[in-house]
Amino acid sequence: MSQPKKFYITTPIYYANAELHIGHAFTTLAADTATRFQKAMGRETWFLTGSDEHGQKVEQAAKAKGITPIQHTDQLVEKFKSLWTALDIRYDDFIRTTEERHRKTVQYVLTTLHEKGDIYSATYTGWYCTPCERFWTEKEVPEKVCPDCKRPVEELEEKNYFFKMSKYQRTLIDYINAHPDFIRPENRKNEVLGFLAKPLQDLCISRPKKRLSWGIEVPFDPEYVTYVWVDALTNYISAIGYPSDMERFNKTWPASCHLVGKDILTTHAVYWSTMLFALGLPLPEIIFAHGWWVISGGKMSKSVGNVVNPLDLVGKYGIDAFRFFLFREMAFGSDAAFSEDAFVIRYNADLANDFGNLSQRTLSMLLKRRDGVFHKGTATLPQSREIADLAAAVKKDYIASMENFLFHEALKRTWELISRLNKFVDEAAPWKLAKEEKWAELDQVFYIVGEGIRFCAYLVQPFMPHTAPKFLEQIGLPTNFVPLKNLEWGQLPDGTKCKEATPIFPRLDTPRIETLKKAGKAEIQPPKEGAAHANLPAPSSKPSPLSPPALAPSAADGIINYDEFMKTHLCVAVVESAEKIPETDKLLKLIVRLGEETRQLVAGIALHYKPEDLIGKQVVMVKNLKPAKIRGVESHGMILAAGTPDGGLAIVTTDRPSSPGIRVK
Ligand code: ME8
Repeated sequence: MSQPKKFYITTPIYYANAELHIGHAFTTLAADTATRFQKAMGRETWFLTGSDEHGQKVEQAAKAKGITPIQHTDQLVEKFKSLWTALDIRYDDFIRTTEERHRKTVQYVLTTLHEKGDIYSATYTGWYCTPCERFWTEKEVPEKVCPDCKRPVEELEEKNYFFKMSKYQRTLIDYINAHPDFIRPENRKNEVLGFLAKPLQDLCISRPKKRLSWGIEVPFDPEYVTYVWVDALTNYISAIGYPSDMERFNKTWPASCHLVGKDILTTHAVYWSTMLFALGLPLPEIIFAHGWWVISGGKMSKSVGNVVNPLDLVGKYGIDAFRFFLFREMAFGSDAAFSEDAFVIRYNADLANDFGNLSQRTLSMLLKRRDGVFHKGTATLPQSREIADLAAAVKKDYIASMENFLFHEALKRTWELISRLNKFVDEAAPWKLAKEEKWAELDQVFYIVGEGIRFCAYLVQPFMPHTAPKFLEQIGLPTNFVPLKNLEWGQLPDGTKCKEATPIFPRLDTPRIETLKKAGKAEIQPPKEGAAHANLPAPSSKPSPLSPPALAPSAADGIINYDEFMKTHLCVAVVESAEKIPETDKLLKLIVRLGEETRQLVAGIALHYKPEDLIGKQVVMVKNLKPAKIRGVESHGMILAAGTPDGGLAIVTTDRPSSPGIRVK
């Protein structure tokens, strides 16, 4: 049987001009998690990351510090590497574009393409933006400022070298259509095809040395250096021996996946793919462009001062909680809002309450009632088969999700098993079985839950490499994991004796959570898919009402500025009709009027308000909340409510009658 090809995964090589933040950490952790998963599946892996060190921005940053570019990048690369160590990222190779092995490959690539006639020289006239290192056409800069950075552009006429990218346009379109899984997710593939629907320009791949000296020299013209993207993209092959060690190269290339952020999809899907066509090399199997971590709806940036430093969070909450949060919170591929409140809420709900508490409460009872020993016995409880089947189905879906980089799906499914196990403990009531001295049944309950903890420890291991072994240790097993593909339900050895049950994820009671609790959000839940309403969980990609989108300058105190607040459109509305949503306890369907418009929304207030008492009531609602479907009912907005000291709920209204539709600010 032939061995599956080595799993070769790459991250972008990050610019060595500034320090890294949570966004960079995210991509690198995703590659680390995917690698740990593939390793757990028994596959040979290779994980490459690195630093992009040439170009004008690096040159300028060094100049500003009064040091040479290489001194500057040396300092940053040390910082990059220590961040990866702090996050326990186990890469196999770190490529620097200033290394000799890389320079040689870039020059070989340029020579090959030049000799092939795919690189030609031409005189180009355009408007150049120095900070962005790019030319714009006359039409693109009517105001003579850069459309990206808004700084002045200057007109330049210059001879440069061009790569015949246009020659490969048709080949690339056909390739993408013939390989529907090449660019992921689907919507990003469509974006690339949209881009390719217009005529593709040839790519300017050189910069005259008189303008930029910090780069790799063009081998056939010493007056020029190579454009940063040609330099940077080549890292994926220079690091694995192209062309000096073709035996090694052929064992590793094509990459199984280039993981990138959506910002650099075009450069990868178009520039890189056409370069590979020109070189006669196969394309990577997958280019996966994930979404952005945003703060208050905006991009993280140093100049705005809203950059989240991963080390701050790791220092406060631990590596594994940080890793878990990132992959559970973001639907890989979509954008997600980061807030520390959302972090704490998810930690408490998923880690402290669900998984941590399942283990702790079960093991405490096991120690008290059965001296800590798991007895397999014979399965007679009705749930025994059902939970075993669920575990097998969860494992299958988990593997499929992980193979496809759908990390959030894999974790979501794992938590379905954890929830079922918690529910099972409540149903089986082991404390009652002990009282009634039903020892055989009691043993079965403990065995099923112990086995569930073991099973879930395997599934969370790629995400939480430090705490997953602790779960095994607590139930009394060795901390080495057998290959994931051999994981079957029922392998917890009879007679295993558990250890002391110490909390693996102690609950976080931060002052912020206390404030939220006092404000009536006592039942603090993490955001769940598909809901977006007060007293209901919010969609995972948006800050929940319990976790205001405020982050800068201090994540913990939730301060936002006026502009950020004004993004939320609050308005007065009048309830026209209200009815209970069948088969739910808490949900009411409301029709509200705001000016000329009527809206349908779902509110989780049925325990506190009778539908008939709401008719005609003036409420305050969030008008510009993304619509959601809750229990199959469309909801277009959210009404506001506050908790009351007796545990009730009071709908927010205006002090005097106002007009429906009027903005609240
Ligand atoms: O583009 N959310 O380097 P770079 C999620 N050197 N991911 C984010 C993010 C955010 N807010 N911010 C950054 C470069 N990233 C080039 C790459 S590769 C041949 C050359 C991640 O330092 C994401 O992966 O600007 C994004 O694509 C990358 O950092 C950009 O890193």
